[in-house]
Amino acid sequence: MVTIILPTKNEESCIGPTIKRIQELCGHPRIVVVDGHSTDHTVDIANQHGVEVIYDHGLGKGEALRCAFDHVKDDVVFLDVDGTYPLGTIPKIVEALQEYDLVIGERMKFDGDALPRLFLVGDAISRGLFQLLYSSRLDNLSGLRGLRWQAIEKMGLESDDFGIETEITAKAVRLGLKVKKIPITYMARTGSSKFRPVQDGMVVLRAMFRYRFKSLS
Ligand SMILES: Nc1nc2c(ncn2[C@@H]2O[C@H](COP(=O)(O)OP(=O)(O)O)[C@@H](O)[C@H]2O)c(=O)[nH]1
Ligand SMILES: [Mg+2]
Repeated sequence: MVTIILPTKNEESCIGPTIKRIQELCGHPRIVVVDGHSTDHTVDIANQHGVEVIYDHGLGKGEALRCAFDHVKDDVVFLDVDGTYPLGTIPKIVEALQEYDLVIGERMKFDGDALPRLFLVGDAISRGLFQLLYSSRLDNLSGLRGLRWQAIEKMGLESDDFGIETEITAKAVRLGLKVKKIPITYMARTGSSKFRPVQDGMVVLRAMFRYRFKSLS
C-alpha cells in the first residue's frame, strides 16, 4: 500500500480539488493531510472530503512531513497542495515505488510564469551545485515524490524546514538507494508561496553541504 501525504498551510483553494482528483486517479487511497495550523478553511475542506488530518508542531514543512511519515509508517507519495504538480503523475510514482526507493517528479519544464526569473535562477544554481557535490543530476527541490518506508527508516530524516527535499535526495544518493526520475511540467501556483527566497535559499544551501559531508550511520 502507498499513502498519499498532503502538507498544507493555508491552501483552501487547492485542497478540495487535489483530494478529489487523487481519489479519482488512485481509487480512494489512504490520504493524510498534515496541516501547519492553517487559519483559512483548509482543514474544514479536508474533513469534508473524509481524509485523515493531523497537525505539525509549527516548525516547518520538513517537520510536517516527518510527523506524517512517522504517523503512517508506510510507503508514501507526497506533494505540494498548490496546483503546481501534475496529479496524473501520481499513479506512475505509485507503480515505480514497487521497484525504486525514491521516485522524483523531475521538473523538466516550467509553464509560462510558473516561477519568477529569480526563482528559476536559484533553481538552476541549486541543481548545478547538487550535481557538483553529489555527482548526480537530480531535482533536489521537487515537491512531488514517492518514498519507500524502508528508505525513510534508513535515512533518519531530521530537517524541520525547506531543507527536507534536499536531505532526502542527498541521503538517497549517499546511501546508494534506487532512484527514479519521472519528468514533469511545473505549473503556476494557486495561493501564496511559503518559501522565502533568501532565508529558505540559505536553508537549502546548508542542507546541500551538511548532508554531503555528515557521516551517515
Ligand atoms: N504542514 C505544513 N505545511 C507547510 C508548511 N510550510 C509549507 N507547507 C506546505 O508545503 C507545501 C510547499 O510549500 P510552498 O509554499 O508551496 O513552497 P514552494 O513550493 O517552495 O513555493 C505547500 O502545500 C504548503 O502549504 C508548514 O510549516 N507546515
Ligand atoms: Mg509549492
